[in-house]
Amino acid sequence: MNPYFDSFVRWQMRKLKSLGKVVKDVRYTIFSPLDGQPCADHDRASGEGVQPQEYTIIKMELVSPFPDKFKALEGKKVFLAAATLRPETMYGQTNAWVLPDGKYGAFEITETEVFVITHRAALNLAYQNHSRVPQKPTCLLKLTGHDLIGLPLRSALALTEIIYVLPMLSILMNKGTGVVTSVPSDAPDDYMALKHLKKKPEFRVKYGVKDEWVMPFDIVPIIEVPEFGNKCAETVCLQMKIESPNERVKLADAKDITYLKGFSQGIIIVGEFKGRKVQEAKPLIRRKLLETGESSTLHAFL
Ligand code: A2H
Repeated sequence: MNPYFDSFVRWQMRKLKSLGKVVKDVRYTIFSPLDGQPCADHDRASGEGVQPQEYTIIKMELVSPFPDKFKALEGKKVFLAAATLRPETMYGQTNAWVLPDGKYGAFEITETEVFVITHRAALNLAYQNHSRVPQKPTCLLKLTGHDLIGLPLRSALALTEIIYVLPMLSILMNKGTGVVTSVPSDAPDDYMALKHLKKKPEFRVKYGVKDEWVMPFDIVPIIEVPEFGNKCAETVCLQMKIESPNERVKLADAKDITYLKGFSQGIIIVGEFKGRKVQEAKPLIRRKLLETGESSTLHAFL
């Protein structure tokens, strides 16, 4: 177009390269599979200004022997993979959540590992080096949330050895992986949903939930927060008089308050990082989970 300007840019790039200032590597970007290229802010018809959220994926392993529906996967390591923003709370997991009518699949991540997640999350992961076939999710088994309810899982760091998959009606299928790990000590949504399941036998019956998957599981205190104690989510829900998991507006506020207080003033009271501030421990715990292969990362946006 403009040969003078082009030659200036070429000169500049050569100069920078000779100084070692130009490197070729990969980075996270919003990508359009349709066009086969990154889709920068101004290229988007809608969703300008949206940036990808970085989640930690927690791998919750399905305990064998697998139930009949999952027999085809025997011999593989099968994980329900949950997206979280708070890896430092994983000590306090008491169960996992799925949407009963949600559509899930068992997707091949490596030769030996399978993730149970939404197709949307599998596609996202396939573009982030987490798929046996790059950029192409391979679904070994189609599932619904109903097929997952009651599965026993073993999850990294959890002080409770075996946790069960339970129904949660507020799960969004277009966020994260569609699977959520439950930490009722520090997540108001998790606290209210577990409380509801415990209090309402008819809700348990409706979704085929056995009492032994729910009733023995209590809040596990893991973080001490000044003024809020070590069951931060419970304290906030009681103070705000939240009565049911359907009070979405109040729960969103409760989530903000707990998150802010817990992150800025919380102290970890269990495990290897006992006595450390949440702010300090968070990246250390995340790194540990990643290094031991018990978690991976997912960059996603709504
Ligand atoms: B968090 P954001 Cl202890 N549907 O993990 C509904 N909720 C989902 C979801 C989905 N598809 N995918 C992830 N989430 C939850 C732990 C936690 C979380 C604690 C405290 C607060 C908290 C244990 N549950 O989230 O809209 C997951 O729950 C409050 C920020 O992307 C995930 O982190 O900001 C969080 O929502 C991601 O929410």
